[in-house]
Amino acid sequence: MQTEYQGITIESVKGDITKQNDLKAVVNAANAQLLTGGGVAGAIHRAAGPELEEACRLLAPISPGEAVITKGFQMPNDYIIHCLGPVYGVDKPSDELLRDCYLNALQLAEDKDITSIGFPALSTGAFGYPLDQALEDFMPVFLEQLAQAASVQHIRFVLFSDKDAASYEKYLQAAVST
Ligand code: AR6
Repeated sequence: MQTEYQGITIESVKGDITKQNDLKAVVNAANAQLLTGGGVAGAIHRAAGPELEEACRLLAPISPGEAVITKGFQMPNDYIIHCLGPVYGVDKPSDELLRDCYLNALQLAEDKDITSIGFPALSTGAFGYPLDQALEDFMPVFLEQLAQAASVQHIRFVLFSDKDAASYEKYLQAAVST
């Protein structure tokens, strides 16, 4: 689905975060060492190539809630924003740390005059954050902050399953229409 919110295009789609060719930046669900791994991090490192690992080595380690930015290398995007989400129920308070990821990613994008960003559902895979809970925890503050954005014009949430995409769609339809 696609909607407009305060002049900003917001989409939720089912897809692969490494195949968002029209976006300036995508977000990586990273680990603290910014190395390859499973899920999103593995897919992004495979697609970006070995130069990404080299660039990441200089920036690691990062803490839960933190975000750092690199070039996109062999990815179709100019930039990759790497966020370390909280391990649900272990890195606490998980809700604040998850919010920090989204807000810090947005701030880095603004600093680089990035116009479009793709987000996976941070922390909801290996890190165990229930997806619907994650939506409730980060989205209200993220939308509030997005309304202040100067350069970011387009957000795409890229979900890996029909079920996750349907949850985002339902949430956004309710949140953006109120
Ligand atoms: N495109 C979009 N979404 C994806 C993709 C993809 N290619 N692959 C998985 N997802 P995860 P986390 C979904 O585990 O929970 C890694 O091993 C997935 O279904 O990638 O933040 C790192 O090295 C889930 O909904 O990230 C870290 O150690 C969501 O993306 C750790 O896992 C996030 O799943 C990070 O865990």
